Amino acid sequence: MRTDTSPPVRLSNYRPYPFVIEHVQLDFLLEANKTRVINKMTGKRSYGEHALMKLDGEDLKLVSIAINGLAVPEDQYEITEEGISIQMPVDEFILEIETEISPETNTQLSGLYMSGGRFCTQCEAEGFRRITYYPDRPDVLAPFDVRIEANKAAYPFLLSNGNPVRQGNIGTERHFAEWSDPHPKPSYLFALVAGDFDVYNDSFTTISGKETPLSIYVDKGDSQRAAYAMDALKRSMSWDEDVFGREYDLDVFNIVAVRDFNFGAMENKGLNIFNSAYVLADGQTATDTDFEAIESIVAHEYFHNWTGNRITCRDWFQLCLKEGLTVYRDQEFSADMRSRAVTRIKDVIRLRARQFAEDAGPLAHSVRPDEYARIDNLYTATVYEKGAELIRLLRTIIGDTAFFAGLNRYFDTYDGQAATIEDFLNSMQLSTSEDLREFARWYSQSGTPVVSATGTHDTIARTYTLSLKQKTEPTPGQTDKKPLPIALRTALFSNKGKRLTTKLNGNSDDEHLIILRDTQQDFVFTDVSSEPIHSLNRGFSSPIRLEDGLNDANRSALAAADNDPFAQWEGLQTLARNLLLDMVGEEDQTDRLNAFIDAIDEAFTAAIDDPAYAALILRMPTVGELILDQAEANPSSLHTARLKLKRAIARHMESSLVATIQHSETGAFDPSAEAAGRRALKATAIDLLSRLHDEHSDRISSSFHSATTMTEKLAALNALANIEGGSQSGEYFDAALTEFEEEWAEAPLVMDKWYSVQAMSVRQDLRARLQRLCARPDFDLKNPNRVRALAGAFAMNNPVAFHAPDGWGYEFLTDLILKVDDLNPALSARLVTSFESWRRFSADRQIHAEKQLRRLDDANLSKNAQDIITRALALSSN
Ligand code: B3K
Ligand code: ZN
Repeated sequence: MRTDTSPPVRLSNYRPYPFVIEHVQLDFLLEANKTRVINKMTGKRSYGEHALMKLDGEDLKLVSIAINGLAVPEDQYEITEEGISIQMPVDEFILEIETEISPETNTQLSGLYMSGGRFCTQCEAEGFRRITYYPDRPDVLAPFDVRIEANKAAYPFLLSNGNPVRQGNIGTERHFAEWSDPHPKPSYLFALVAGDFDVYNDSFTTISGKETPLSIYVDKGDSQRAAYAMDALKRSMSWDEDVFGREYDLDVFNIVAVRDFNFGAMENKGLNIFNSAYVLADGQTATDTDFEAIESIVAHEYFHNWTGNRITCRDWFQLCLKEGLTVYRDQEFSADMRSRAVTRIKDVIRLRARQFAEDAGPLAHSVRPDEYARIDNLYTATVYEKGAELIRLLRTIIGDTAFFAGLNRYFDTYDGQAATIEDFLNSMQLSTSEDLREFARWYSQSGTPVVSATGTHDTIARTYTLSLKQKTEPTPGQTDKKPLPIALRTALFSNKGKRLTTKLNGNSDDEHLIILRDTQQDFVFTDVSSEPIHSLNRGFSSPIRLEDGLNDANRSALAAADNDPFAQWEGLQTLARNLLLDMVGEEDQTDRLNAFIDAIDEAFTAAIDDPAYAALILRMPTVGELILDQAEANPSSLHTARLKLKRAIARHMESSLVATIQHSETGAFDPSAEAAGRRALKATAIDLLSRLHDEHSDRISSSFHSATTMTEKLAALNALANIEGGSQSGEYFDAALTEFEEEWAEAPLVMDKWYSVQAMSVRQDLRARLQRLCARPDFDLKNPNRVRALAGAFAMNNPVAFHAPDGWGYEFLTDLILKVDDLNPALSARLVTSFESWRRFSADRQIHAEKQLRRLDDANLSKNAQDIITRALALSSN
């Protein structure tokens, strides 16, 4: 076991930086194997008598160092593994440091690296220190001027943050460009790109009438595939003006797509850098899910311009300040662009799949933690998705007027500064009469609260008393949990399914907002003439797990009656979840199963005019979700139960599903939410029919061949991958894979899908198949998209194989992690998180998972991976 882990970084140790950097001038002489960086920092001592100026630095070769034009003697500075400490003899200084780096050999994809023969950067969170010595922390803000010099033929475009200043030739072979970013920014927002691209150009006129050129830089030949991203960008710019009153603030806005990127995209000021998977799309090569992701990620990065860039984080503990708020903003944008109900349902599915699982395991941490070992590992579903839920919850509690007043106050007060969660909440507090002190606890307390409800009707008093309890289970390092303010949008229905107008605290309405503040509280509704059925946490108003105390009959009645699509969907999901968990047991559930199918059929028929929603009605809870509700979970039996349920639905609705998959769209590809909804329904129908063994293989195979969009093609391919117990479909699957590969071998983003389909397949011989895939020349361990396409899809979306009883799935992933870690620690650490729920599984699986975790623990891996391994193995506190 590794013992040399460094002590964690603690919030309580925060101290401001003792120097101010007033201006940064960076000069780059770009060469793939030997780039020179000349960094001229103008600054002064800020407070105290600090003689030592500490700058962060990693993998840098120092060439020279001078203060106010004089070389610093060697005994006046010290280079360590973390950076450099310089004796600062003066109060005001121009500190000039020249370093050398090798972008070509930088496989970590952090700092300045090469992707597809181009230079690009990734600095958040601590990549800038891999470019030059600098106080690489978010509370040191400075305006940057950048000059880039490079070979002209190889790197015709030279880009950085801010506004273009000038460019020109140097002799015949080289050229330069200068950029100036007037907005003081922390180093994590620095960006540089150099290379050859095709450019998709457009412009946007801001609300104050400023025409702003917009450009998206993509691979040669790909510019038309950037059209949708550009459209999403313009809609985001306009939406942020309309809804949040935020205008763009530079002369230009650039986006660059790169192939090798550790995550989705990065909000560098004026120069967003994107994983090409989230820029490039057309109907032939991208699915509707890709289009949806592009729209939301383009919006997310753009929205960071205010929530993250103009106001940044004081330290990385405050990460949720920019991420939670920005995710909330992008979710609202998607809700306005698409269907609000469908967007909300998808947000909740994602929250449950990723954040609830994180909260329930050894990696649980609060939205604003007190300490961390490795900052890269703090970019989690809790910080992002739960962080967004907290913003939504705050808005629900204080109301729209106070919410927007508070936000405007926050923007006015902290513009150009590095802020904290307390600063944000103070701005909100000054705009509302609600006391937000208890709300702040949501940021420091980890774990998902469980709310349980019971109701009592008094016929004579005509009251309904709703008794609510909340409880949060202990999480690592946090055993003592306090009550949180939990907002529950609540409606009461008659047993005939009519929404009742009742009184609560003197207000008469057909929906009330309850705020549960204590561990246990009663809420008394009056004017309730007959025994009602309660519908709680409507719209998922709080990120909790609900034990609603209802029986199946009540839930079915609600699902049939509710006019709120989210509540209806949630009711059906709860019915499905409970049924599936019971189907794993011995007892016969045939009657319940039949009743459930009738409920689904009825809801589906009523929803048919909204195909995106109808598709969600037919979606059944995943094995990953069910695991959270089962002690000693057995993924195979959960999968079998799920398959049985889906098979029964498919049999019951067979003819209408067949009709659905026979529908084809005509005309040009339409990426709208409506058209995507129709395709989603078709995909759901194909998936269900594929559960009837080989019965519909012919139909599914011909659907693959006749598909005109990638969404339909992939739906059919996935269905063929999932048919269990059919030999015909096996042949179809292999033939389809071959055809797909022949068509798309030169399109890496499409081939990623080809890898994923196979990694998620339930066909026999999967282990051998995966090994063959890993041995292919195009399986590039340096490309995170490719690694995730295989390993991520396998570990996250193939629970039966990943959790195989003999442990091969765990072993396969571990082998891969061991290979990736040396090249890319951020990626390997992310793969290790696939083990996060290991203690929830049956004993045999735990033995295999622990064996592989111990193997990783013994392997002396990167600090990032080690952090996750250590936490995963730690004895849980609950
Ligand atoms: N801020 C970046 C994420 C950076 C991740 C660094 N490990 C993208 C985003 O959230 O918008
Ligand atoms: Zn973000």
